[in-house]
Amino acid sequence: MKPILNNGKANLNINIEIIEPQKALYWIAFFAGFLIKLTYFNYSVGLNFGSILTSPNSRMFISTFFFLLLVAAIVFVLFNKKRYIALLVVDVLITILLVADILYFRYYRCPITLPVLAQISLVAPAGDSINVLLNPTDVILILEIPVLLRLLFLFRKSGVKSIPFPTRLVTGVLVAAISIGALRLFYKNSDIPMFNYDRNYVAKELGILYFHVHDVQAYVNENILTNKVLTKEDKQLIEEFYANKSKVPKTDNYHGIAQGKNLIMMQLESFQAFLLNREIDGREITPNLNKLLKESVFFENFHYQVGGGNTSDAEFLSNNSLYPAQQGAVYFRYPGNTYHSLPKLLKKQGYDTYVFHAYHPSFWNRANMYKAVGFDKFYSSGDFITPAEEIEGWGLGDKSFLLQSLEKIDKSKPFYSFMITLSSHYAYGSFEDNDEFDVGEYEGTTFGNYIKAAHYVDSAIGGFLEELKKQGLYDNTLLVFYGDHHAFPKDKSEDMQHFLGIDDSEFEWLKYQKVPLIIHYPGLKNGEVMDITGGQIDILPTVANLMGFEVPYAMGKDLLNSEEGYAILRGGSYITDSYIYISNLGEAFDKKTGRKLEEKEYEKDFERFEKELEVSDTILHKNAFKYKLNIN
Ligand code: GP9
Ligand code: MN
Repeated sequence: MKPILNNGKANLNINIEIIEPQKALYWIAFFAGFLIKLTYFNYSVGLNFGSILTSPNSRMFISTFFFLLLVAAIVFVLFNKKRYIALLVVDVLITILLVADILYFRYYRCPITLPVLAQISLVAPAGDSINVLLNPTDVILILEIPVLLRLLFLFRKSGVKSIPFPTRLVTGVLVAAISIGALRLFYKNSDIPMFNYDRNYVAKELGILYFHVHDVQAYVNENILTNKVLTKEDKQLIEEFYANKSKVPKTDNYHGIAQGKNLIMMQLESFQAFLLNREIDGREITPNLNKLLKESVFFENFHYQVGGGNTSDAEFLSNNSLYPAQQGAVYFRYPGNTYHSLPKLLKKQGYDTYVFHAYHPSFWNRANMYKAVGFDKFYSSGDFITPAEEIEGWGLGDKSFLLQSLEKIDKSKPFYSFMITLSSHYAYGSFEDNDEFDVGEYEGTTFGNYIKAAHYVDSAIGGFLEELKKQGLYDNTLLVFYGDHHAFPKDKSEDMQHFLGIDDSEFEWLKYQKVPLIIHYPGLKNGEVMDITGGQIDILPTVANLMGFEVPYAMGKDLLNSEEGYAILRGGSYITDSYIYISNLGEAFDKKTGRKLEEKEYEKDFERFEKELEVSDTILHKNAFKYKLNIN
């Protein structure tokens, strides 16, 4: 044993060790090997590309280095003579994680996350698919391990010097502090807002190891630091809600009218209801949809109900009939939950289920969430041919996207195809020079560009409908179109207000936060306009009624068989058939006259609607559908 406080001697030991060629080689092999393989990972899965000297590549590389330095510092403090073995064990463990990440990434286009790991048996690619997913160059992932093993073997002869704990501690803490400081700096300089939309960006900017730390932090916050136990009271709250709901008398209008038919549901990006049946100087903005309305059921008082997950929340609402999360995106917060979703219900009836969206599959955590929601197949940006002339805004234009998606469907079996358009994404700049639609006085404005985008989407839908007819699908497919959310933030909607002739009040704003819901079932010739108030949560029960199946777990209502209409918005405002309650004002106004309501006129609804959000939040937060509930 060396005297613990003999610092001079200890320092000498480190120095001797550093200049010992074998030991120095071990550290070099560890760092160089790891840096190479972690960088290889990012490049091989396509997260990073181009020169390593450019940002974010250099940021990713240097953060990875500091992360490794931190790992080495921890090992150095915790282990004395066994430090080289410990380093090898750490190396092997991280390598296993990396191999799992690479396989998972090549299949699902994102690294493994903890909620996924919790149900790995459901999603892990196995057997044959592993061979297919591996590349010969992946050998890089294990290249330094034989070197480390060989050196370790040599150390058995030369021995490993002991370093007193205080020396190890001081050195380790110093190195760790430098590493953490550097990592924080790199974190602050990266594109942090993007981390909320696409976790792949964490790996792209700060390296795959940092990605896992970020993921663990999010998981711990969500699952360990908060109470997730479904209590008796929670169960009662949920069961009571569904019991009361089933007591509401129901008619059976349109029941089963589209039973056994295919289902195509299209979610339209930023597509608001005011676009329909409207003209600019006599020119129809959406001629194709206007034509479709003549042979569809059109819900003219239909509201979006999205929260922090925007597009993804809309997808969630329509496929699950639950409210999205109170904060953040449900797709990121609850991808490990059990859901009684539309794809699962149709799958049980023998349908193939597809989801199409021509953007990165990791955006909004879609690749992970779609597994929980139960889609068979997710086609994302990489699955589409994207010629330069077809690009609109964020990626492949909707015209080509819709036609290519249609080609990918196996039409020999009944199918559910969920298509999410993208071209009309805010801020519509790519339509600035598009002169297919003359927007008159709005030329050169964001609003004008939006109108052009909407006109483009309408043509895309027109082309798609034509193709459906050509392929004989129009007559055996239930078609559902709806918009995902607003087109403009309130403080950027001056031109829209001018166009609609409305003022800047909260009341008018909410009144116009409508998206279309258009449903065409086979054989429908004479269109109908429904004025019942509803929201995206009602899509699933309405579709289920048309297709003739039950949805006991849906929170929404069948809009074709409900007496009372309402839409609760995620922020707590709500709209009924007769009035609008504005949560940030704490006041309600008559929808037609704008008269301010007395509290007693709406307090009952208020309590009921607040409870509805509470029930949904409890279901999500406690993963209630995982348990047996008394719901029928
Ligand atoms: C991207 C698209 C946009 O995949 O869905 O999402 P948004 O920004 O509208 O939420
Ligand atoms: Mn959107």
